[in-house]
This record gives sequence, structure tokens and C-alpha cells, in this order.
Amino acid sequence: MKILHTGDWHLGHTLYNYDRIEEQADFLSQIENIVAESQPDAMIVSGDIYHYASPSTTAQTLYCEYMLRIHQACPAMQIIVTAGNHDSASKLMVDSRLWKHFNLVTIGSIHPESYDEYIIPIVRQHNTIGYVVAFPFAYPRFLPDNFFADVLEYLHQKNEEHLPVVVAAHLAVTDSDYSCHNNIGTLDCVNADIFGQYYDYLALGHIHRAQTLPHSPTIRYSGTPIGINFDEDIQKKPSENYLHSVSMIECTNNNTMVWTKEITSLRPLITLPDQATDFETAIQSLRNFPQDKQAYIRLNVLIKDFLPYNANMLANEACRDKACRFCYIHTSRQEQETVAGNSGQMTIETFQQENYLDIARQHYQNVYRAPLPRYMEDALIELYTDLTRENAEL
Ligand SMILES: [Mn+2]
Repeated sequence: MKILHTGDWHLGHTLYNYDRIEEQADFLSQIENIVAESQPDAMIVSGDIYHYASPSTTAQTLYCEYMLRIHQACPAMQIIVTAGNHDSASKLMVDSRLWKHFNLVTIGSIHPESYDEYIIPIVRQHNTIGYVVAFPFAYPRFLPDNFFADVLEYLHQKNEEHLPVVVAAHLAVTDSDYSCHNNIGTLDCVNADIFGQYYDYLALGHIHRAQTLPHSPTIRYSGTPIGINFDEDIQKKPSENYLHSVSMIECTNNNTMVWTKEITSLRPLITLPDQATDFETAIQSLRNFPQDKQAYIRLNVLIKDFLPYNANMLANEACRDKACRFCYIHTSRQEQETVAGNSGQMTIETFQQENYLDIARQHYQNVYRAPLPRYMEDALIELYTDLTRENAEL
């Protein structure tokens, strides 16, 4: 059983107000070519089909057009689409009955009553050759205990021929590298153990960096086909291009092989330069950026005090005759020595006890080595008074 595993398409996603439909069409057509060439038995799209729960008509048209083309590239292939946390499960289900006629099954939400709903037999020339068990996104706390493992055990009992089983899910598992996500604090992580043991490959979506779990070669995130935010595309080693791909899986007698097919980005997300530098050096590297290279650019600037007031204008000017698109300036602050005897770090206790104005004064002194200006002090007092009054009214 050969499977193409992808996910996190985020169709309709825009980056700093730049429309990305052209890039999204480009990666879909690459997937279409991979399908035509490798003729998989199934294709799994593990959630986050669209970026917005109410996708634009352009994004939906794109989905329709390319799903049909992908289907036509390999009509016997079973396509399985699950809803991710970005999708509206009910919207995705609207035309799901029509899509069944094109060998495409959509799994929108979890109704724990019927296990068979999640089990899709994969058929080649009238013979079942394996199963895909597809779970959409669900908050772990809303799932019945042991749900995933129970469904898989139920299939294991039925699967007398021990045909291969591939599971699709959209969630964050512990031990994965989610350093590219800036919402780590809100990411609910579950242990991959919750799937039990009766499967051959776990096709995950949710985390955007393609990766196989350490010590578990058959648990994998396919990653996004194109970068969704700049942090995803930060190279592990400077200057090494971050590769996007789809994953290919082949399950044969008790053996699972995994390899990738690269997806090239029409407009890669580039951080310029790799290491943060002063503004002048950064803007110069943008001026030197190749004229015809299509890319999204963020500048990586190390600041001591403030950015020049016209920094964004200068960056836009530097791109004027270029094919690249300037997005924003990422700033990091140079570590400064703090007042002698004061580490600049405040304990939570001090923070709770001190007066808000003293905290502001001390912080300003530590960072800028100057007293807090009078106008800032006035503004702070005004804000504080407004806030406390609003709170009193609530
Ligand atoms: Mn996603």
C-alpha cells in the first residue's frame, strides 16, 4: 500500500497582506505531478485545508479545481481529507457527498458513537489492501478516554488478514519539534501512546516543520508544502535552505518505508541576513538582493535603542524594482550592561509589591540608562487611572 501524506495546506493564507493564491496553486500542481508519477493507492491530507474557517471563494475554487485534477491524475487513488483546527468542520462537510463520487472522503468531526466512520478501506483492483483510519482535529479533553486506541483495536479485531493500517490525525505530540510555532503555550500536547500499537504509520498534521519523531521512524509530520510563517523557514543551519515536501509511505509485509518528495517554493520566506545585524548592514543586504528573485523578506535587525523612524520606508524603497516582497523588520535588542549591583531582573514578588511607576522607572533606567521622561510618566499615570476606573466600573 503506497500513500502520499501531506497536510497543513492553509489555502487562502495571506502573508502581510500579500495574496498567495499563485504559490498555493503552484504547490498543488506539484502534488498533482507527484501523484501522476507515483500513482499512490491513497492520499492523506491531515487537516488545515484552509487557513480561515470562512475561506474566500478564490481559495475554495482552488481546492475544487486541484482536487479534481489530482483525482484525474490517478482516478483509482482514494483521497482522505480531515478537518484541522483552522477548518470549519461543518463547512468542509457541505459538499462531502458529492466528493465521494471522485474518490474523496472528508472527515469533519468526531462522533464517538460509530467507529466505522473513521475507517476507510483502501482498495486496489477490487481487493482491500489496507486501511486508513482518519481522525480530524479535536481538543483532547473533549474525546472519550482511550478513543483513538479503541478505534484502532476495533479495527485490529476485524483485520484478520493483518493488512497495513495507516492513521491520520491533526494534533501536537510530545517529543516533536514545535519550535517554529509561536503559540507553544497554548498547544495541547498528547503522547503518541494514545494511539496504542495497532498501526503501521501515523500521518500527522498540525506542526508545520516536516519531521519524523525521534525514536519513532513511523510517526511523522509531513509539514507544510510552503512556509506559513518566517520562523518555520528559519534554517537549522544558517544558509541551508529549508526544504518543504510531501511524505511517501509504502507498507509491505510488516515493513514501512518512508521517503519525501520535495516541494519547491515559488516565493520562499527569507530572513535577511541569517544573523541579526545593525540596520544599515541589513538594509544593504536587501539592496544587494537579486533583482529577479521572487521571495518574501523579513529584515533581521539588532538594535541598541530605536529603529530609524523611516526604516520601513527605506526597506520598501530598497525593494521597489525587485521581484521580492518586503514583509517586516524583526528586531532583537542588544544585551546591555545594567546598573551596577542590579541584574535588571525583577522577581515576581517585587513586581507585585512595587508601585507601577517605580517599576517603569527602574525598567527604563536599566534599558536606556536614563531617567524615564516626564511625558511617558504622565501618559502612564493617565493610562493607569483610566484602567483602574474601568475595572471599578465592571
Ligand atoms: Mn496548520
